[in-house]
Amino acid sequence: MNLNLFDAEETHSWREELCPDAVVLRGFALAGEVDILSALEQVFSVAPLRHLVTPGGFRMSVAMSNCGTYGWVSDRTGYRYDTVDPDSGKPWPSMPALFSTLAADAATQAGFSDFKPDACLINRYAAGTRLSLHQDKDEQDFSQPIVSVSLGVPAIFLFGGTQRTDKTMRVKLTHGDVVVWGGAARLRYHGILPVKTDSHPLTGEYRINLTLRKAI
Ligand code: MD3
Ligand code: FE
Repeated sequence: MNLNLFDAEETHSWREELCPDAVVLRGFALAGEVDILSALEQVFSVAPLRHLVTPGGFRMSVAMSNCGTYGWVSDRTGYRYDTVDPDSGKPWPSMPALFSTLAADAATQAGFSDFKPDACLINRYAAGTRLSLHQDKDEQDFSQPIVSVSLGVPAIFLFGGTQRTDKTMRVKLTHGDVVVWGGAARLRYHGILPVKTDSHPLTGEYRINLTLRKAI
């Protein structure tokens, strides 16, 4: 008889409100950690992680890939969501059902019902990798939340206001944490401080973040 660890594992998840409409569901993705990481390996075999170039010509230190109908891409012409992986000319790998289900469940927990993501951006951080303060504005409908899943080595998340110069708070995000950002929090500036050298049994020296969105 085959033990199903996903069903059998008892998982504890607890919530931390960061501000109105932003909630951290600590440990929410732990029950699915192995299945999420094996689904990611499948995605990377079709759409390898790569360093995109910003419109200004800088190579991003974060390595990225996508799954789902739409993938977020950046090049000298700008930022966009595209159905095609520019490196292969093929559609992005489809979104694993596990990802869409996890995101919808997390969104429901945070008070956003019927979340149906059509884009999953995968960010991989090595030691020293950072993501500077920015807003997520490339999606069509800002009434839709964004769900983020943190895996592997921890990172300090910077969370500001709706102006770049607003005071920021720092939040440590660790393996298995899921954050839901919607409503009044949706257009807040945010970023990731340079990731410290560390390792995690399941991801090695990396932090991996999934952001699930309704792009179109
Ligand atoms: C707050 N990624 O891909 S996820 C991004 O950890 C991005 O890789 C970070 O910011 C990462 O755009 C942060 C958390 C996150 C995502 C979207 C947000 C926070 C957000 C949208 C609005 C406010
Ligand atoms: Fe962002």
